[in-house]
Amino acid sequence: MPYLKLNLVAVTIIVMAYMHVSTMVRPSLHFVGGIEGWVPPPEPNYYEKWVKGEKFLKYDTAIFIFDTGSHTLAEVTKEAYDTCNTTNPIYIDTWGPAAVELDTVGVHFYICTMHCKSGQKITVDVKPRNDTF
Ligand SMILES: [Cu+2]
Repeated sequence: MPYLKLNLVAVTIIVMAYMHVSTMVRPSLHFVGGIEGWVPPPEPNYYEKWVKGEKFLKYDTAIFIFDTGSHTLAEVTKEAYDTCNTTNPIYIDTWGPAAVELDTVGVHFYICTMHCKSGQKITVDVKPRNDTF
């Protein structure tokens, strides 16, 4: 899975570009955690609630906003997600913010390797995109 490395300026430019086109057929950007960003959950089940309001389609992008050095973004297996095993992630990005292109349909598991046990973890279910664009 290719991962994009974007800085805040690039993110801002992309957001502005998306505001000028229809979002009906274009891939969407998902700012994980909304206003809170990628942090230990401010309340129980924070990410579970947030993810329920999102619809992830193939080729969408998930953007994890975090300060480099304070958090990480790792994709892990379901087993590692459930147990917060950080020893062998599928992928890890230690530089924030991190943008992940959701180019594979299916369930993906993301954790912060520093705060997984505090609940900084999220499951993203990527659905097929039927629109052509
Ligand atoms: Cu963290």
